[in-house]
Amino acid sequence: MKRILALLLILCSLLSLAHALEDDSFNWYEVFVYSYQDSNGDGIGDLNGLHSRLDYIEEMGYDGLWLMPIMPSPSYHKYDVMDYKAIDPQYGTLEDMRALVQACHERGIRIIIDLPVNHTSLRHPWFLQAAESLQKRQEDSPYIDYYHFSKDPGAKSVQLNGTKWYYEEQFSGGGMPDLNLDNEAVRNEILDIMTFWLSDVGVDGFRLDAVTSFYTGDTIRNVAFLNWLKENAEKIKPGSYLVGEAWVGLPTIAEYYQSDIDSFFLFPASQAEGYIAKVIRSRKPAAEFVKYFQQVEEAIPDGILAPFIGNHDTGRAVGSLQARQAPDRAKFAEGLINLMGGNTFTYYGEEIGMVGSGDDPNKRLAMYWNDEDMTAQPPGVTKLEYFFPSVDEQRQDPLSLLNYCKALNHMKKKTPAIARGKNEFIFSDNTTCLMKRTLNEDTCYIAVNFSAKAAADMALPTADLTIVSDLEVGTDNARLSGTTLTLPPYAIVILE
Ligand SMILES: [Ca+2]
Ligand SMILES: [Ca+2]
Repeated sequence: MKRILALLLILCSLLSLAHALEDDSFNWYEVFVYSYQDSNGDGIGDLNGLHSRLDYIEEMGYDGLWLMPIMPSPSYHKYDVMDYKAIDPQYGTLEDMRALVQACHERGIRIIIDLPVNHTSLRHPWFLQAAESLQKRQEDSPYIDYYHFSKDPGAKSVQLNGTKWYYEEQFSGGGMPDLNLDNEAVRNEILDIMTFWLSDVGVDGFRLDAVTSFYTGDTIRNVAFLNWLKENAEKIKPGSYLVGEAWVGLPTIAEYYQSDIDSFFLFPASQAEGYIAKVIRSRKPAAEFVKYFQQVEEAIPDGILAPFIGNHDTGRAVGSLQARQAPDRAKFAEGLINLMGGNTFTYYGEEIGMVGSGDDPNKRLAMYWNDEDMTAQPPGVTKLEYFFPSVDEQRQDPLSLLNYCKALNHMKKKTPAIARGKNEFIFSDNTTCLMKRTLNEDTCYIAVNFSAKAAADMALPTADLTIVSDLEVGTDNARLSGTTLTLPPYAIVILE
């Protein structure tokens, strides 16, 4: 009897786990493990440290985690991998990773990892064996064909020491030789790596690094390779989520969606010259927002968008938005990027307005929990600054950016039509707009006042709508009287 009961309990917990994972994730959080939370006193962030912060991540309403590379690497950023099936000892062990994955799943948080397969580290055993073979003039190692060795120097090639051979390196100076993705053996290695992470470790997908460099300048072949990755990920673990980094314009991103990869980061919406920053600066912000959003919808009618404002390679959002003197901009921009639908990606620290630009390490500073509990800074930081208060301080302030982001994430979780619904613009002028989102049987309306200073009255199309969520940057709340909706500055209101 006891055994049956135990079996039932196991079955129930498995079912509830399966149910939790079925739920979609659309508030993704990008974490640089190095700079997030240290657990063992060496100053470097690690997996157990991140694990200890899952309460915070869950409470903030993030339901997806993207970890920047965690595999062994000679660099602090770890985009040059030495071993694709292990954890960098700086970050912990495979046991730590399995425990982290399990803890995420128990909270309904999906977790994906960075998979850089355009190139390896110069110190990857494949490259070392290929180089040794060429240097001994034996030229018989099967690993030579893992890379692009040639006796003709190309535009992006580096001479191998002591030989007349050159190897392709798209990211020059980084010690990152490009893999030969047409080699069947390399493809089999990639399948093996994907199987290891998806099946053995249990992650929910990958962030695919540098996809436009797989076959540089050849979108058609890149799309075909991405399609091959997607088909195989789906075979290994149905429902895996893949998101690609194609740092290109909207028309090319639209072409990449033909690969069936779930999402591509919406680079045209990001940074100081992207849609959101332009909208914030415009004199006709609502009209601009509608224009850009319609361009995106037209280019990418089906795929899941992946909008973001900043990531580990860009200046932080506060700088892009010029939000130091106008902090409400940082809040409203977070609101707008989330209203574009799809899966929003928030780079760690953006939820508290961390700053940083210029040299890469400046964009990857230690998470500002409080003045005591921080990791060491990554090597090479040339500007160290925290402009807005720490997590602990912002948690106490109902008007903080942190609490705005938290309310925003939970608003989206409460009304999935915001992220997954089909969009329709009902009304817009220069400073306000009303959108309708339809997801199966569910419909919601999103009313937005883009003005930083003036309240706005909006006439709603029907009298039977009620406010289900309202998000303001200050203390004034939106009000509904009959069909007249009064929106404080920068207000976002969800009605049903
Ligand atoms: Ca550590
Ligand atoms: Ca390549």
